[in-house]
Amino acid sequence: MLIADFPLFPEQASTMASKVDALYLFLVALTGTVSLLVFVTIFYFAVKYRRRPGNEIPVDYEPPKILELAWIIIPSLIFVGIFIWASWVYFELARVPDNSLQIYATAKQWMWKFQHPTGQREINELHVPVNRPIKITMASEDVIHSLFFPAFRTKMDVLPNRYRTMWFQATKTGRYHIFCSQYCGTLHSGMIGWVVVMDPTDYQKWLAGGSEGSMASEGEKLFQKYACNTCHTGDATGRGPVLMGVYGSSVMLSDNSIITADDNYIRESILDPQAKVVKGFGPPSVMPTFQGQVNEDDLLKLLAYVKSLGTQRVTTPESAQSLQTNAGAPVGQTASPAGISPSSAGPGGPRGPGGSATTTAGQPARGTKKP
Ligand code: HEC
Ligand SMILES: [Cu+2]
Repeated sequence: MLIADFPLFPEQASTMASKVDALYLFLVALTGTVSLLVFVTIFYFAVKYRRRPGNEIPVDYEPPKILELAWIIIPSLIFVGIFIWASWVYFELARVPDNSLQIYATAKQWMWKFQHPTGQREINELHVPVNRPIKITMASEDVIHSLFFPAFRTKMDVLPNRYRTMWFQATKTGRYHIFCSQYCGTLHSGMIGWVVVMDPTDYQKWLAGGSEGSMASEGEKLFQKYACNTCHTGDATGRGPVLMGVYGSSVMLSDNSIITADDNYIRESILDPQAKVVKGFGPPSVMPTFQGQVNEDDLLKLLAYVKSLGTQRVTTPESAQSLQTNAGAPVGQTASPAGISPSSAGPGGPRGPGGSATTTAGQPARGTKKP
């Protein structure tokens, strides 16, 4: 294609590349044409209406209403059109496809670290299969960085205190640049790497070589190392809530609000346990903060481990309501499924304050499995 041959543009190697380029080129063409038009008319009128003897005082002139309306309505329609088009591209970039392959990334002055759920770790290099959506969950160890894949036309800031996610689907095998596109210190320009897009079979071969165990199993070791398991036992006897099936489920907090246990909630639960306390466990929570003890790599492993304990479907407004009406029910680790009627919560419904709702089909119910 013409754009791909134009040396100013990086290769188009993802499903989003042509969409981003089309929008960009349209904007360049539109603004270019309008600027040209403005300059040409300025020049033309300057000559045509130049000052001549006998014609020195300008005549008052009222433009026709229709002309005024035209220059209000036509540009407005064009701008609204651009807005709709750009939002459509933006939403597509923002919405991570469900069947994505999960990759974890940590940014650090001045390198990129990538971890695959199966345990492989890489620095400044990322291997991914072609034609498969890839979801990257990322955090920074220090300052703000930005992960940029020019050939995929996708980029996102990586922040020091929370997880962000981005995705892409490569359409061509090959090696493409990775840049940090947020000035992050002296060696910012050296914070570069390569993404290697492989055939699925090559990728499987690559995965098979050299791994120390999956991220979840590494996370399980850390779970013991940091003695999380002394409070989060697999049953109701522990001092902390059972973590089976917590990921993705609805959690009722001590102020009776309900939140969804997503990546950032799990992260905050570990780094700042007092910020959101599970109902029936305080405040204050007896869980100590692990801020400063667990680094970003280990946090991601703990997250992978918590995820591996089963997930639940995100709550619907109706099921959240049914949870709300149960707010007065006895709270604590002794609760039975009685708190939530299975018919109203359904499979994958919200996790009750006692933590015993059913999990997604095939998953063991919370509290039935030891970590
Ligand atoms: C001293 C006991 C204790 C230790 C040790 C402990 N926790 Fe907790 N944890 C709790 C309690 C109590 C709560 C519920 C109150 C709250 O939200 O802070 C909790 C809440 C959580 C939650 C939110 C659970 C939910 O149901 O919403 C997560 C996730 C979690 N802990 C993970 C960990 C991890 C990972 C570790 C180890 C790095 C750990 N905990 C160590 C006691 C502990
Ligand atoms: Cu950087």
